[in-house]
Amino acid sequence: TASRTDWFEEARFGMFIHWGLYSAAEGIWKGENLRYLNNYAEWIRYRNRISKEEYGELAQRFDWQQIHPEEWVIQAKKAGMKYLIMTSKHHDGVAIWDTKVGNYSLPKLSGSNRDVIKELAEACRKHGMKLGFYYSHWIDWEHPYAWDHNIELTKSVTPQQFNTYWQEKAIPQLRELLTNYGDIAIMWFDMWIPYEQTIFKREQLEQAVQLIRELQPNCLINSRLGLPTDAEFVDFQTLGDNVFANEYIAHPWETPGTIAHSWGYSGYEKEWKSTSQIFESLISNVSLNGGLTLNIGPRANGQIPYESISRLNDIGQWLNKYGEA
Ligand code: FUL
Repeated sequence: TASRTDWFEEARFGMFIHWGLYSAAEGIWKGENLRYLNNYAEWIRYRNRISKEEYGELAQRFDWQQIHPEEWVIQAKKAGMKYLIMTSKHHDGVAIWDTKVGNYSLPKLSGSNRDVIKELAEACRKHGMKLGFYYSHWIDWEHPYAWDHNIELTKSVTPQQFNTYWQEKAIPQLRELLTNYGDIAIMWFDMWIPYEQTIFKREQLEQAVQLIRELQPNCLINSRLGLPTDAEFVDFQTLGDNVFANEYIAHPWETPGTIAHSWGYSGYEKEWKSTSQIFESLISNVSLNGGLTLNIGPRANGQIPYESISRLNDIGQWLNKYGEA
């Protein structure tokens, strides 16, 4: 029988895009990079405890003349990818689209009238690319009542406060994303421990599921929402970052993977993987019934790093020659 996940189980290979205010910091803050804890470039605000105001100023560094989301879609196609997942709001709490929920969005902070999410959605439609959204539902460093992964920061949030964040920011923003941009193929959430170990209540996660089912019945939901993989709501399992399976997994699954170390753009990237290394991961996952969602981190001017482009093109060339359509 046909199911929602059929296309996903055929697709196997997609593009992840991490792009936000952090892209403009390029992995370094006031001359210092990689300070402690999580050294991903997109975690720079947390790592360097940047104030909301100062962080917001990064929005001035976006070069709007050069930003063309369609180029990302074309690059994904060229690489043989079948879907694309875009960071709509990462842990920093900044909405990339023109949200009406609060003022903390890239259009408002930058003073630009561009809605990159809208442009991306149009480009995806034009090129027959399925579009999904990453949405950081658990961690949000902007909102006083959301979670901050507080190993070192001490933002104490009560369950009631957290519910205020959930009802006033997260749910209304999800509603916008699911209403204003056409068909959404995937909602990709990001909480890597079971909800019982977090501030979330099961009802809150189920509220998100209901909203998605109501507005976009064909949209897939990944396991990082926080519900168990075998819960009826979870459409596919997301393994750990760059964690590849070593045995067959019967249900639909994927690995989010990087070409480098960071997901967001870093000018100090030292860990570029080779094309064959990436290939091995893709082929291994596919042979075990899974997929690979491979990330690029464009710069604040929209440009994809050359190192990523060359690897994506090599993979695309091979898939074109030997892969199944
Ligand atoms: C994580 C996040 O903390 C990273 O920044 C990235 O978005 C990755 C895909 O998921 O664990």
